[in-house]
Amino acid sequence: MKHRSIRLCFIALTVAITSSFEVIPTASAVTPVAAPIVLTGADRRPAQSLEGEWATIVDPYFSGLYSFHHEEKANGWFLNQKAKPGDPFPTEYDFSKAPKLKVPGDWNTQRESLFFYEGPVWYEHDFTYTPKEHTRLFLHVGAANYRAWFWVNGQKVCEHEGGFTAFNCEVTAAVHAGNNFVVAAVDNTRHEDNVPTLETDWWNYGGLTREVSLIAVPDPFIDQYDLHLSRADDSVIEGWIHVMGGQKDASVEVEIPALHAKASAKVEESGRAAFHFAVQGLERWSPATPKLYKVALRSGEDSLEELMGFRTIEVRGTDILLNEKPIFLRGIAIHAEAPYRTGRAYSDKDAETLLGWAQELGCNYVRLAHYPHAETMLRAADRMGLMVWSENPVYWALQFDNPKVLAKAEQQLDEEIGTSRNHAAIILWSMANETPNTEARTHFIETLANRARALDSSRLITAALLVRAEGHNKVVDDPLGKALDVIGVNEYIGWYEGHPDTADTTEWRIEYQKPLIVSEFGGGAKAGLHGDENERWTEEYEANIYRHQLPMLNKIPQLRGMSPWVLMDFRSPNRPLAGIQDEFNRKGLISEKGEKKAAFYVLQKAYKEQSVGKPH
Ligand code: GCB
Repeated sequence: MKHRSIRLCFIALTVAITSSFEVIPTASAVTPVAAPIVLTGADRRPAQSLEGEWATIVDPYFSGLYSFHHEEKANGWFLNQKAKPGDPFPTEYDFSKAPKLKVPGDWNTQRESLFFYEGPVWYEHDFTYTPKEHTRLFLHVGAANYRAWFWVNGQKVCEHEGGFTAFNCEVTAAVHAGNNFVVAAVDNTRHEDNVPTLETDWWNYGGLTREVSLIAVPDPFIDQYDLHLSRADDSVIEGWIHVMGGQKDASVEVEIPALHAKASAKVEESGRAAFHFAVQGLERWSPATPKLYKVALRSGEDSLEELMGFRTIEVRGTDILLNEKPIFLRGIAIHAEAPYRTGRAYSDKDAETLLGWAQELGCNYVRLAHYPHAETMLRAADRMGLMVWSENPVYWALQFDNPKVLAKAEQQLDEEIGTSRNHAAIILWSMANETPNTEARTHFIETLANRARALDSSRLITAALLVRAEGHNKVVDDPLGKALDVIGVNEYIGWYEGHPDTADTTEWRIEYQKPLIVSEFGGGAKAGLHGDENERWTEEYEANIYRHQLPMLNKIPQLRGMSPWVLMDFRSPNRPLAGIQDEFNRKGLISEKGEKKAAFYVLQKAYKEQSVGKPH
């Protein structure tokens, strides 16, 4: 007891001593802070990068934030203190002596001892800053998995939950001229009431996994926008621009110089200015012509230059129409696993390698599973002309009856759509993957689908459903299908059930007169392992699955796309089979080292010859 009261005394002293320093901490880490904001096109703004080496402390008990009675500390490690001679208390951490990790980057693949680690890690980084008058400053974080707390110069600036969406914390009042420091605590502990939940089939890479920067904007400024080609009249661009802090009737302008198009509108009560203007000579974005236009957005002192494509996407009966023409989605599913080095993908190079392979395969489409991917990936898809299925992390069995979980999924959906709606490549918002058929689940995902439609009515809503077996046949009648524009289904004939040739005699019954995408099928193979086509884990076995799947799928009249599982082998702790899996899901057409397996060429041939799938 005595020992503890001495400790409390030290804590009080620490606070007193700190406040005589330059650093003046907020009363407590618990002080409520403004929620982070969403920025569309954050990468189009001038930014001060905070990438590079950050000092790190692994803190499995979270003692940097919590006291021995689990109260949030007022003098946590966010104060970035240094021990001084004569201190009456021990300072038991020191970022300046701590080992470093690269940001962006997950911790698992940077330090062997953190390979399987799940828990909190502290990050600290010094930077200099020269404040500009009349600006607001945001700390932009591309992604922090899963939960993150940020402090600047000891002052708490935000908290964020969700490991795959970008967020922006206001730091205007926390930053000063000269030397500053930012501290983050990032915790990737899995919890049952998280989105995703305890079980997934990918590596739970922790840390500041995507870019981190400082973005200064004038006040007021454009935070979000949505400009797209009208479905009703494809010579019209419509949408809105939202001005944060914008006065009613303030003017907002859009200009597309290459089309000699200029339009202006007034900010309404909601903070949005609505646009609807005609353009002439527009070349529409498509995989064959991935034309991107420079689009200038201006309001008062603020301006930014976007790079956008314009196209329409809609459903008519069982067809998917891109720019009013029926299309077949020749796709592949992709995890955000970095080629060659492994770990979470984040760079332009990662994106270009992965999407380059997809193009080599003959794809016009990719399913970016199972969570929102990095902005770099979406920019590359825009440039390269690959249509995208973008997915929220509602994966397997969440706590569908827990309203807090719904709120978390909604927040991540809002962030995903708000951040990425400027990408022509995205044609589908996917609400979920392989969820159990229960009433609570259906209600939960219908709520998300309605929200996605309200946020963005210009794209299609889908989800990857499970399929039911009726004897030898497959039935797609999950009630969730009602809420979708396009039905996605996953099936593993030849891998988790039956043999590759079971597909030859499997019939499909689809209860919905809607376009169908087979969003997953496949099987595992270790690159370089050869043998009989009936021998599991050989390249021949995987190729054989594809050989039998394609003719079966071809017989489904409303099949409008496919994204077999998966482009590249990816790390998963569910896959420990030594000598074969070694903690990799081996269903890739390409190994993590870039070796193409036999199945790659089977699918490539079908895609190049267009022998699989019909647009009608
Ligand atoms: C699935 C999941 C995917 C898994 C895959 C597999 O159905 O949607 O996330 O990785 O199967 O390999 O089992």
